[in-house]
Amino acid sequence: MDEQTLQRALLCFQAERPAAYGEFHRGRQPDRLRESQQLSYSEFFRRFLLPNRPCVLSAELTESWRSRQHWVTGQEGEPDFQHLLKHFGDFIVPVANCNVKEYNANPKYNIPFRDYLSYWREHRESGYSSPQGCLYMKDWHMHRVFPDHGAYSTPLFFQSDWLNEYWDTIELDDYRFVYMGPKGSWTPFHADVFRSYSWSANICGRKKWLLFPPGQEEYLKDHSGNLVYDAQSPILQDSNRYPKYSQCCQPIEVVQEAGEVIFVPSSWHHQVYNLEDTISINHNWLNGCNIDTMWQFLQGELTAVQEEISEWKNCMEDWHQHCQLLLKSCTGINYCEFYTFLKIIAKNRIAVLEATSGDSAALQSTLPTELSALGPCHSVFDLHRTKDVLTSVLANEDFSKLDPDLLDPHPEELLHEIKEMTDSIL
Ligand SMILES: O=C(O)CCC(=O)C(=O)O
Ligand SMILES: [Fe+2]
Repeated sequence: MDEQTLQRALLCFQAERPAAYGEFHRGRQPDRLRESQQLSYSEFFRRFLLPNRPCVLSAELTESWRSRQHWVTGQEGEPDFQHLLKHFGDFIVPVANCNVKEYNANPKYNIPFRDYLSYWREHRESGYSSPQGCLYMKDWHMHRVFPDHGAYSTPLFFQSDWLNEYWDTIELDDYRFVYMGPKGSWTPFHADVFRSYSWSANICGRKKWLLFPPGQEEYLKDHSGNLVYDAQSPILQDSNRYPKYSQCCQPIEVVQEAGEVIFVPSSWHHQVYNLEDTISINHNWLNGCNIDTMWQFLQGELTAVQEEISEWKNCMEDWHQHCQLLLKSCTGINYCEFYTFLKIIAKNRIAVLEATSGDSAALQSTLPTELSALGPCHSVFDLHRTKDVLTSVLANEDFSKLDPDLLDPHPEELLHEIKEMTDSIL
């Protein structure tokens, strides 16, 4: 990140969000960046991350990936079943049945990848029909199983990724996935975990994306507030069930070709169809530009939990603790962990900036390599953002009810440390 972009980003967040944040003109198509290799990180940051806008990056970004060369047959550009079987056949993968609706998703189960590949081959040979239905292998944490396989490399544009940095540090989880599915497989209407961004690259095949700017999801809820399962379903026309649907705008429709990479902004609900047999790699990620969105999302989820169990508030001594427990089971994280998340991100930036100024060069080897690729201005931006969000966390009433012994160091102390660093840089 260059100095000018840092100044612009800081101004942008000081002035709250620009009016155009996430706004999209009716009928407008996302930018398609033809020479994606020529685009600088700072330009991507200013054009897409700051205003939270979608875009599609051209296939040259993924041309050199091993997966694009080895997972796909040369002539047809179709999945190379032999290669995939040889390398990954023994692993257990999650599979969703696209024909079955369970609550607002498809039921998922685990099977050996070799069984999935034989299903997929048979399904193709029978003209894309099968007694088992349409099975979609999704959310396979391939990177966790083969961290050194080198199937792809995360493009620089998406490397400011606090989510995976945090989960890698605590060694519990990650949000890096491989999807493989036959023509006709699809993902129902949703927004991503913690309202994060997603980037998704087609290794082979094509996808159709329906993207809805933030806020449109309100018109796609039924009278009880439940999100529709299929944003193209005729039941939306039933105004008794979906009273606000008539106000909904047409979704932005994007066809993503083989090799192309789509950037899906924060809080944009979407629905995705595989138009051909398709393999894709995607990450959920977030950073200084949308960390406040995650924090708002967590507060909203906690409020929903509190409303749900409000009748026990006065008769349960540890009601607030229970709410935190439920928050974790609904979203995957509670307030205490959110604090640890901010702490890890801030501490890494402080260490990088100290190393850059020559104070402790030895520290650098333990820090995420992405931080040096993005440059010291990015660490400064990140620190400012952790400071802003931590300030809001500290003012939060529910956060003040947490057991202080669980928070190390004390949040005020961490905030002071961050401020010392940002003040010394100004
Ligand atoms: O490719 C798909 O089926 C879904 C991908 C998705 O929802 C995402 O990348 O956020
Ligand atoms: Fe998604």
